[in-house]
Amino acid sequence: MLTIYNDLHAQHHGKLEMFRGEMVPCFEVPARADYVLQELRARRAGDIEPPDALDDAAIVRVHAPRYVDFLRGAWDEWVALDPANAARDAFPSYWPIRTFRSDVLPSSFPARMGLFSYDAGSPLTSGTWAAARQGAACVVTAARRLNQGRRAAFALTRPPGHHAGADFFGGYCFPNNAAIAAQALRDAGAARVAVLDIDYHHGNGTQAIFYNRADVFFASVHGDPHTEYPYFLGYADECGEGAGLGANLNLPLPRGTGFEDWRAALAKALKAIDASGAEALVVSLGLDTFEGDPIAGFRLQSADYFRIGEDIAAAGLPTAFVFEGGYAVAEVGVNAVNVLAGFDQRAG
Ligand code: OKP
Ligand code: ZN
Repeated sequence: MLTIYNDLHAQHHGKLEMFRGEMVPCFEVPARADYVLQELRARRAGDIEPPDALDDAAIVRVHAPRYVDFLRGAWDEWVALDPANAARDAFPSYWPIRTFRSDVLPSSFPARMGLFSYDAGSPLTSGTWAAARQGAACVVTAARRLNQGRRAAFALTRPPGHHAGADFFGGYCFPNNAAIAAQALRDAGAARVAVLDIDYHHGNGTQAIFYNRADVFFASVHGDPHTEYPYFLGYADECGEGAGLGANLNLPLPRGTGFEDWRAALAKALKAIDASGAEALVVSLGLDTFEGDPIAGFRLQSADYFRIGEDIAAAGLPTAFVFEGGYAVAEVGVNAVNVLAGFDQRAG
């Protein structure tokens, strides 16, 4: 499989994240992508290329311009608040929850940090924008390679993207890479595109971006939001709205679910994707379904990831894989490449 690698990913390097009242070391670390790259090389799993140059137009196709402007300048504004901030990552402290206004764009940077975010677990660092922007370039390049006739491509990038909405960050995500990829495929001529999200956590951002659209079908298999992050979206009764009614499928599963039940849910998602008439597929490839993941609760084993790749290949669609979660750092490379190898073997 062709890999488009984000050579700038390590510029996003959060130190600490807020967890239950204290700051703990980040789970979303540069080593995650390093392990995947190392495994791709060790197994000679295909060519590894940098992305084509990108302007921000492809990002603004799914994100609000004022949010993109905010991300672009956020680090400099953070340091301008206090030169000592250069030594610590930026976090929000205030959020415009129900009854507050979100139409006003306050001049205060801390206020805008809250306006454009939904959790306190997503540090913004000096190189977040450089890394995230190059990630968007990776997924647009992957989409382009599909249009040039490739059956599949893998965007190896971090930070992940599927929790980011049109105008907010959260869940370690800033731009929504999968959404940018799906929109790029639409813009290149695919009449309908599907996003299959198999990260442990519901892809609330991707769902929200396409919720009222019929042209992008979203299907997700994830931990039940009653008990699992992101808690406030991802329930089975969310089916899309307006023109998008029927183009959203959530398959929440209880914490502790093993591969047999998980695979049955994947089959349902793939059947729905087939019925949607999608001409191309974007896979939000999270590996935090692994039994050893420190922040998730499913029980998949490394060998199961081959089967996942085979099942996805059987859908027969041009497929862009986008790297999302997976925090058992030492195993994430093996598990990711197992999916790609299973896909390649089945796709032939
Ligand atoms: C991002 B992706 C851990 C709390 C969980 C948010 C999880 C974001 C997961 N201390 N914080 O979907 O893998
Ligand atoms: Zn996740």
